Amino acid sequence: MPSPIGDHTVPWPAAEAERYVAAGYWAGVPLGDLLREVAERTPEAPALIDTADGRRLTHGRLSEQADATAVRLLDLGLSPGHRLIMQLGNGWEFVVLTLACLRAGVVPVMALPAHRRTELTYLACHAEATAIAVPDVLRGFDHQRLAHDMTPAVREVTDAPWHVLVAGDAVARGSVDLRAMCAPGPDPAADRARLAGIGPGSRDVAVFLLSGGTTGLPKLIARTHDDYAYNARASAAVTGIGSDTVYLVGLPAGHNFPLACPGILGTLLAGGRVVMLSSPDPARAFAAIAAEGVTHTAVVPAVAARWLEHATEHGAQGLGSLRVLQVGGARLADNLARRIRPALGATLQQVFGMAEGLLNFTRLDDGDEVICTTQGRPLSPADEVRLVDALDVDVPPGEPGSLLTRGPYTPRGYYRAAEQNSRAFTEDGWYRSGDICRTTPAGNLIVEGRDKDMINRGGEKVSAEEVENLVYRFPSVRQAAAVAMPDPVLGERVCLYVVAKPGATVTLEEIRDSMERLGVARFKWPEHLVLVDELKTTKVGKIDKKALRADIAARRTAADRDRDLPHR
Ligand code: OOB
Repeated sequence: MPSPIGDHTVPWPAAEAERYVAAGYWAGVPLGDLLREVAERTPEAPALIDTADGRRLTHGRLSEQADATAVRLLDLGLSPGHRLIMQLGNGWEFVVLTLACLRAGVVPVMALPAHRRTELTYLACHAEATAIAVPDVLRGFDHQRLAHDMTPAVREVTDAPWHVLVAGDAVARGSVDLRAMCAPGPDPAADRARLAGIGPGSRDVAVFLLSGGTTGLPKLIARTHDDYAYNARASAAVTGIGSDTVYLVGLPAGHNFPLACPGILGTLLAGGRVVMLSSPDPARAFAAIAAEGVTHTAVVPAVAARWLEHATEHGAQGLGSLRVLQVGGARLADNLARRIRPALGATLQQVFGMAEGLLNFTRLDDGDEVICTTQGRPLSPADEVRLVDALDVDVPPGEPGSLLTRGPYTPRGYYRAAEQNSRAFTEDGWYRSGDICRTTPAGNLIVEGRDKDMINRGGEKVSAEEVENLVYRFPSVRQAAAVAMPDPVLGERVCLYVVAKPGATVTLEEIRDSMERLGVARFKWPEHLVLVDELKTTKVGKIDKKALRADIAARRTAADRDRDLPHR
């Protein structure tokens, strides 16, 4: 049996928790119950639309199907506290199964559709998961087969059976048909009664999010019902979400941003409706906005740029309903920000957030200057933010510093990661985000850079150390360093510097092929290789990555740039 979650989580100190309850941030009600209350108030209101198959569910039906699915999870042998790897595309099944997990107390681990064998096996083993939910085939990749191939590895860490739940038309023998599992049940009242006694407590873990990644292996962030419900509801308030909201999900739904900032959960909790779209491709997104009267959506800067380009070429007809375009996940250039309202007719809201917790938003009534040139300010009056120097001393106002934070929706440590926690958190519980920011006189944050070893590829976070560890498997590699390479489309891409062993060499193709064979998500594969004779080190003996970033930036602006297009 998997070990209890509580053995490996870092709770907020009792006094802090009491303060959050007293101030009303933590409602003391699990997410599944909060969502049920909404469904009971407005059962006939539309809740969910899947653009792929045209399926539409009201709040009442969604709630009943979530209950029926929760009961079937229990019947399958999952218990409250068990972990399920969630790797579904943006379809209705994602929403029904997530709500079912919240009701049953089964904890979804929010993987991404891009993840492959290496990531999924690691996540399943680290979380001691006993189930995985996957599409049959997505973008040509056979997720179902991989989920079954993982069985021996997963069975090494827990002797519980490994359940493969599959959404699609080609459900194999030995898999559970997820669409059947998410279907309405014959007796909604009986399902409710069955769930009544077993639901999770509000301090229990609701979901596991994946950290943006700075270490060799991804870390899991245990978000509790209390903290995540607050995250979603407070985000909904600053984003102007209400029962008339139509929220479009175009980013991968398991990301914190479209899941709860305010995303799916914030919209449903406000009684609004959620539209699931399988990708943020502009032609399809614009069509969905027009067809469903979408009012709010969230994108990363690289997608915002594509939408602007599309609107310039084809016009923005049909976008009249769009009120708010949230942009976050990576730094939005000021010049792009300024084009959004004129081109798309929507109010821009910049979001500087992290799966670890802290969210900053520009407010809808801020002036254009604040909206277009800052990343906003903390969501909650209880968010604590400090900007510090290398010695953890606060920098003077207006000066850049490394952001530390604590608060009612920022957990105090990663799951099962004592060693990383001692580095990523201070002794008194501040999370070191690794972002270099400064504060404007009006109190808004501007993200100026970062001091963490991560590459932000169009909003997807790539840990340099993780890439380097994979590259060190090559016998011909003596030293490897992954750094961000500036890119006009994605902001950054992964660039790899390698010192080969004497007489040996290595090519970019070999490295990418090996990553494919190992089963590593494609967004982490290096896109440019620079072979060098040596790598300069800093005074403390670490590879000087700052020098490498400057080097690749200079190379990219050189005249040969156009001949040397990176892989797409
Ligand atoms: C979001 O979450 P993560 O966990 O994928 O990544 C967090 C990191 C931040 O520490 C920062 O380095 C970067 O992504 N980031 C931004 C940014 N938003 C995130 N850097 C500059 N400007 C921004 N607006 O990315 C995330 C989570 C919730 C909401 C929105 C984004």
